Amino acid sequence: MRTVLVTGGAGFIGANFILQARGAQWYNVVNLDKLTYASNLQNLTALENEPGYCFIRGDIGDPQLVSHLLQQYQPDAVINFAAESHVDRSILNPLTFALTNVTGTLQLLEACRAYWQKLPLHKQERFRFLQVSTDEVYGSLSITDSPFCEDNPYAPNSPYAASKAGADHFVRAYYHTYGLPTLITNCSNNYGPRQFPEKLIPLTILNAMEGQLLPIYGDGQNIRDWLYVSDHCEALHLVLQQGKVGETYCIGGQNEQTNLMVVEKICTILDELLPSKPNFSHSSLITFVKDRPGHDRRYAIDCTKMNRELGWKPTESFDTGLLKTVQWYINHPQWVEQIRTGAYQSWIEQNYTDRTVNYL
Ligand code: NAD
Ligand code: TDX
Repeated sequence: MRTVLVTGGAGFIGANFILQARGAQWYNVVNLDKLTYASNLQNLTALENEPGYCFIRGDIGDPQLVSHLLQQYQPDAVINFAAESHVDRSILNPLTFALTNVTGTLQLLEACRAYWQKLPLHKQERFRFLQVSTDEVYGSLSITDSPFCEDNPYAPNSPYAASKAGADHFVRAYYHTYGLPTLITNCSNNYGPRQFPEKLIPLTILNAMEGQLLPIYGDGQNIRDWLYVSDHCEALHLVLQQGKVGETYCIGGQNEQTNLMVVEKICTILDELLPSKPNFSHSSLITFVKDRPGHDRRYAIDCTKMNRELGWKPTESFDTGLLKTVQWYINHPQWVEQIRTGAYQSWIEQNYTDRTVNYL
């Protein structure tokens, strides 16, 4: 596999994936990203002048642009990370989620189908469309339920989850109806460097560092299965290389934590790394707030299939992963400030009026 079109590569997981892919010389990368509020091109500055990487600002839902890129770069695979990804925002504005996550993915699939159907047979067989999806499509578990696996029926509860489920159904349909060689991964909560500070872990780290309150929804006993982002990226690479076409792969951290435990662990790390006043603990900033509407109680993933078929399992422990994550935010004050002040968003608008920035 020589060239991969990565969509949403300026976001949290996409950027980590591209850095890992280029670092390990997995493939050349064409990065298509709309540069929404959640993106950050500073994540990829190191690759700016590297042959084998290029960035294009654009929308997965722009069929002309996507068709043009497919023709120009002739990728062997497309990995679709592009999405609106925050559950709370989906509750306030579900339509945006339907537009990017469902319609955008459908437009992308359609452009890929047209491109793929014109490829010579040997290239058609090699082509892959990988949809990066979430465990949230399976709904909520009770404390006694078995973790989600590939056989679970979809039961999305939030507008975000519904939009990801809709996209996944289209991906599945393109495999069954047109034979497009698709793969779907359903992954649990990711954490690590470069995550936009609206999500629980970076929000808690930054608020605690700034002495602001740490909001915990409801009773703090909701459970998530946290996976360090580089483990997810490794899993995606394996699925792309060795996954069976038409199949789904569940990816998880084997690491269930209540939200309260996560926030308390971050506070303990910060107490050690940034001791302030005597007898002060960052955990004194914890505040229980109104619950998220429709808040799923528990997510957990059974990743037996990934282990059995592709030999993958998570490698980073939660303690070391969380420590590395906190250290990354402490060591990147400029990254944080540009986002917190909105300076990054203004910079995008000034610098990226032209969509195509750099060519392979
Ligand atoms: P993110 O919000 O950090 O990044 C999303 C990226 O997509 C941004 O750079 C944004 O500019 C881009 N984008 C949005 N709309 C676009 C469009 N119409 N066209 C092109 N680009 C667009 O998200 P993330 O956390 O990196 O998640 C990436 C993918 O992984 C998403 O599909 C998400 O559903 C999935 N996922 C995330 C997690 C998680 O814990 N973060 C877990 C499982 C699956
Ligand atoms: O301030 C907060 N307080 C709080 O208690 C925030 C932002 C969140 N929470 C809770 C809600 C969830 O139970 O923490 C948990 C994690 O919340 P998020 O970080 O918003 O993640 P979640 O809703 O679980 O969804 C994430 O994981 C699956 C990603 O945002 C999705 O893109 C991914 O698909």
